[in-house]
Amino acid sequence: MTIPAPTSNTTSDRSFTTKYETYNIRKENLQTLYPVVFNDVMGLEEGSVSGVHPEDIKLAMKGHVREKYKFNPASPLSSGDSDYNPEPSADDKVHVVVCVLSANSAEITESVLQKVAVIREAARDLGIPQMAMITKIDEACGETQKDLKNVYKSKHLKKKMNDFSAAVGIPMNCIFPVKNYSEENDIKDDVDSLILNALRLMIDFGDDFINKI
Ligand SMILES: Nc1nc2c(ncn2[C@@H]2O[C@H](COP(=O)(O)OP(=O)(O)OP(=O)(O)O)[C@@H](O)[C@H]2O)c(=O)[nH]1
Ligand SMILES: [Mg+2]
Repeated sequence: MTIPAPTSNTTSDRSFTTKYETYNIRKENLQTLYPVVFNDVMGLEEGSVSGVHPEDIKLAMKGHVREKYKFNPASPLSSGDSDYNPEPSADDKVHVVVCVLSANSAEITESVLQKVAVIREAARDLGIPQMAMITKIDEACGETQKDLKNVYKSKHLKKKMNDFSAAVGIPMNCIFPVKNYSEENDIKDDVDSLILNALRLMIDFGDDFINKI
């Protein structure tokens, strides 16, 4: 386990993640980092003071958004801002876009779907591969909560993934159900295998993109 991105268990419409932040994973020898990083962003949800601007995601994909930039739902980053990187390197650019949805969430609102469509079109134009992860599969289905191995047997989760695929246009084979570590202290193979399955595709897609640019 590693120190994760800060999370919040509140259910307010306020996004807990407000800054553009990069997360590294240190190797067990603690000296070196894995050559894969994760950039966390504010959620797309519409709230009074939250909901990332889709233009900011477009800028981030192109590498223009500097580390620690604080998202402003009201207006996107502008090219004169100190958080704007005018000359991004290949490392600053995004190599895979991962859309994260909670299996526990209610129906996705039209405004969020609209944002996803804008982001997906921009990613397509930039040639950036896209995939999705459905989290909280434990909370969304009793059988899956009992045993994570039931995940691909769950009709409820299958419908959730199908509906999501149809709504946003990400194919089923690019949507990965996962359960995040939330209450357990030890690593578990069943939890890891789903996460690592998703990570495998992320890395393969990232490699494809890097080989293209
Ligand atoms: N049971 C369970 N809890 C989860 C899972 N994934 C996340 N959580 C919990 O859900 C809560 C919210 O997680 P966050 O990572 O803060 O969610 P977020 O989408 O980043 O939220 P914002 O940063 O506010 O946009 C935390 O308490 C997590 O521990 C999961 O798969 N199963
Ligand atoms: Mg967050």
